[in-house]
Amino acid sequence: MPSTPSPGSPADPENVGARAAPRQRSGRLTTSTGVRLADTDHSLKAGPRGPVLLADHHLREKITHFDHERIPERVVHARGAAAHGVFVANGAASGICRADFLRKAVSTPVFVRFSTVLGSRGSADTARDTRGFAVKFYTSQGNYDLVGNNIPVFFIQDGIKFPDVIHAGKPEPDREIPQAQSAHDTFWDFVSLHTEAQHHTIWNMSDRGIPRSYRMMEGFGVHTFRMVNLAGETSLVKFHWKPRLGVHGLTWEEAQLLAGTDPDFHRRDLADAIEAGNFPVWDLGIQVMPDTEEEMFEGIDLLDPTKLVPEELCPVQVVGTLTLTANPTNYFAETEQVAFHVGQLVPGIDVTNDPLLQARLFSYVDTQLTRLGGPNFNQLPINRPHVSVDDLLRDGMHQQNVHTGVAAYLPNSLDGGCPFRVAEDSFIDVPQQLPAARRVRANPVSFADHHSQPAMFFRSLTPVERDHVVGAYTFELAHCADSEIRSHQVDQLALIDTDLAAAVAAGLGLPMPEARPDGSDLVSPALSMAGGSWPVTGRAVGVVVDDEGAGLGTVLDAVRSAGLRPVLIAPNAGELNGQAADRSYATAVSAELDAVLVAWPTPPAPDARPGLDAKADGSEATTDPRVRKLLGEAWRHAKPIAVLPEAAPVLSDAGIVAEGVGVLVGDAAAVAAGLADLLARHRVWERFEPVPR
Ligand code: HDE
Repeated sequence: MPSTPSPGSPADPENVGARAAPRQRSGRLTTSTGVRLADTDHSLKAGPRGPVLLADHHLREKITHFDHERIPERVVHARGAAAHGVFVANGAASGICRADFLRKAVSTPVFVRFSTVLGSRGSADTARDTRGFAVKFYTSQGNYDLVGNNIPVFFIQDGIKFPDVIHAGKPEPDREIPQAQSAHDTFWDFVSLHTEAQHHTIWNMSDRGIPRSYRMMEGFGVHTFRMVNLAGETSLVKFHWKPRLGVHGLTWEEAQLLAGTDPDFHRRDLADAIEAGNFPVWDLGIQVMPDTEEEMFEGIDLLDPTKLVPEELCPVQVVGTLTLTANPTNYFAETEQVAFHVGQLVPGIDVTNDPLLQARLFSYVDTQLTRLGGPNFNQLPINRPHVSVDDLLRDGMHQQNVHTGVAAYLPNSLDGGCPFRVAEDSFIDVPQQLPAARRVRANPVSFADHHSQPAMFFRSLTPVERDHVVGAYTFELAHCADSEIRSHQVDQLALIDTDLAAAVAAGLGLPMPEARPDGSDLVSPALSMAGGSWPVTGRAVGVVVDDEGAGLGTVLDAVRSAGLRPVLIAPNAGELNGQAADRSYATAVSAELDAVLVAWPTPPAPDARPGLDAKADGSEATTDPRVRKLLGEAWRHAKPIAVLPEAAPVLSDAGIVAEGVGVLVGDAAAVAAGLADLLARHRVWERFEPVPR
């Protein structure tokens, strides 16, 4: 949890007074002004059957406050979940950055909010979309906000296009549909015409657009920032968050199933993991590039936010570690009221002239004025710095401080010249040399290439990942009613990759456009999510049992010993051998599990009807159909599947061969260890047959 605010800051209990005290358990119901109340269940009426009296000030206070409980949702990134944590620096950045929080072993409290971009506050977590990854560091030099995404590039090169791309992506204005979806005409109309969006869009169409968990996402600062060290030397830097659990996605079918069965899937996953002590961890890394006059690196314009710098060209150096350790206490007060701003910078980190970043510098404060109702939002508990504040900002709506002194201006003599302007430890506006130039509404020529990096991205994926990209484009474009829009986008794909364009065109019943790829052959293996081996701590294994559950403890212990989290799935909700079932056959959903272990043959459902449960060979399946469905989905989604020997008939009932890839038969300890080995690779990738092309 964040440390106690320092004396003198707006967060200082001296300033906040009794307002900071938790109220819910005080034992006495009061009005908002502290007058005790004996009755809040009946309004004041002219007799028990009479009209309510206007004089009922308690009724009016209660209803009026209720009427104003909602604030405007964020215009983008409205749907989110957050957590408290700590960032510990390893000192590797100290040579290039003077920021105190990057010094070796300095530990800084943080608050991190993850989000989707397009959906409203109540939309489903698993929509195909970009994810926000916003981090507020409460440093000893004031707050630093790193407001990033899980995709390293953006749709647009200039902030002036932000309203356009968001209007195109949000639900269409006539019927306000579809919610939290890019699969509609206005989105594809815009991105197929405003072609700089192609790079970000192909990332959205990959499995990055449907993360398995917030805990398994990379984060990126997107823009290039400028760092300055104690000697005044500068470097150009890109930020990366690397999750210790690896980067994993859902399958599209899982994402769709979860949107219906558990729209809060990512929010729940984050909170449950933290509550269970499985604290999510990311390393913060930086790519450091020389600060040259042209601001280019290996031919890549560092001011162009639609371009990434491949890790193979400039390695990511780890500078510290973030661990999320506590859930918010109150969603509204913390997750909803937190206000990020890319201009909240500390000494040592400065912005560049990236035209997207420059517009953001204006937008974040501006939007809080409407969302949080005035200019004092940094006095809200979650936004308060953990250092003293003496800002000469005064008055305004919802002012929480009782400022003393008369001279809220500088210079002054009446308040002894305070507060003093001191150079030491102060923010540094890097005195960057600017080339002589004319005022123009134009981009640098180097911004004109919109297709070579999306092509590099596609080439860098494994065949299975590419199939998923093809499937996503085909699905999304098939939802566009206007055939011109489909064709425009397929034309764009032809500029990226011939195979991609051909496959999507075939899926849409369109003629293959003329192939015009740019001819480059750049590849960046770091862009693929597949491959590698990752910790499996806390990954969910559905343990399916019958209604007796004999020996259940041994199986659950084996799963836990392998570092996995058992999700007990019993025929009915309630208890089994003193163990509470997490799910019943009716509520179990394969998509929320990472693997399935069937511990006993399950009886057929009581209402099973002969004939409906016939297997391919004509014999009757005896396994409960809900368990068969669970297993069938687990197989289709390439999840590891295990059965104890006595439960083996369940496999053939579900149409799964015991020798199938990623299927284990054995005793509890052996299969639990085997599941952990398989899950370290996230999925049984071999089960996805690449589509021959
Ligand atoms: Fe944002 N963005 N953005 N954005 N953004 C907001 O600020 C904006 C951009 C990002 O969890 C808003 O407080 C403009 C890039 C995140 O509270 C708003 C432009 C990146 C969040 C805003 C961009 C982001 C926001 C809405 C183009 C990745 C959620 C509510 C110039 C590097 C923060 C708010 C949270 C939120 C404006 C582009 C990330 C309207 C004008 C690029 C993670 O101010």
